Amino acid sequence: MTTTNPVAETIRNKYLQAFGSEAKYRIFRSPGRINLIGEHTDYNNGFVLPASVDKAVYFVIAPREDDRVILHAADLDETYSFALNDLSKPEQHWPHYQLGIIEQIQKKGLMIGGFQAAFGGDVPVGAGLSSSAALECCLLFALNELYGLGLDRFTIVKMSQKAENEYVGVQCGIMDQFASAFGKEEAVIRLDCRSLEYQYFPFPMHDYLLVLCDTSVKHSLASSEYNTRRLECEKGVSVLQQYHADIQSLRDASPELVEEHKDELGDVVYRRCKFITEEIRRVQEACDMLVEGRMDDFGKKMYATHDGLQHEYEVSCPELDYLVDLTRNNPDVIGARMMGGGFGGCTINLLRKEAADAFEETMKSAYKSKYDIELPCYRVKITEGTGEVL
Ligand code: GAF
Repeated sequence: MTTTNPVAETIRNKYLQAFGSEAKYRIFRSPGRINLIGEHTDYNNGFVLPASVDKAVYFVIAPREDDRVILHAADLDETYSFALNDLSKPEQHWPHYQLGIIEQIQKKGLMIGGFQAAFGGDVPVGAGLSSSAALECCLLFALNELYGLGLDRFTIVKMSQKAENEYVGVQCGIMDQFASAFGKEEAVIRLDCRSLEYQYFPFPMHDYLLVLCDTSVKHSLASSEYNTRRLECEKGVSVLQQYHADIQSLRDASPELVEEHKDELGDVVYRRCKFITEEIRRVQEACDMLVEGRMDDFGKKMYATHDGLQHEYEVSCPELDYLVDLTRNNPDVIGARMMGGGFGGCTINLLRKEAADAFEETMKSAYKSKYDIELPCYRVKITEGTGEVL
């Protein structure tokens, strides 16, 4: 088997070093994701607009005759091994994702045998590109192929999300796993997180460029505040339900309705509900703008999202705000905002293509002067979702 992908090549070599070439192995790939607009709307049953990118996780994997699983983390040069009938949680964190996937397979009553795998890739960890969702989707997709489990992509997405919720213990929504599994070259995905109906929208990559600026910080509040936001949204739903019994999630409410019940919601919950209902509407409007080629208006929506995340949803941080503010008067930047759960990670910037070098230079030197931190910038292309590397 040959591949021209240098990252897959590296992982393949690590596999060969760890396990030799005796067993017939296969290579699978699952990408990280960006999100153009629609933040924190997935767990409110709303809409999101993500895409999968050219940074991915790879598994080089082969079945074994026994019931053992041997995992080699190529980037860390660490190996972890266990029997299929013992999915207890190890102290080190990285095998939790794989164990979570196997647990979901077993919960469904499906059978797999032992396997050996090397995995790794080039999705920056902790930058908010969802390396964990990519990892989960990649392994489940691979095992589905290896053992003929008969799972369709929707089921792979839902089981991967459950692995994260139940074994890893992160209460994420469905966006990241969906984007990794359903990505399509040069297209963004408008996903209805309630019905899982989705539509691809071509993204004009010939004129524009997407650059991620990585704050390289992750504030410790990230996961606790994520769960708090979920609870605040649920609180909002329970208040609104007292007046409108048909409201099951914030997806069913509008900004106008939230405004009407401002006093009953109370200041904090009101601001959370305001942001979410406005953000769900913004995704719909942004898609119309994409279709009509109104990219400048699309960019303004990105800034509006950032402002809402900063002031109303309160999940931004000074480093993210600084990077977004730096772009506000730059005529080559069409739109910018923080991306993902918040409290660190990347900003996503939509630029005129020819401006990329100057943009990166300005951002890097300003960030270095302000925080004394090097600013990694990633120019991302939108690529296919999860699949086998042939
Ligand atoms: C994280 C979660 F994993 C997603 O499900 C989503 O809620 C996102 O934060 C915010 O939009 O990436």
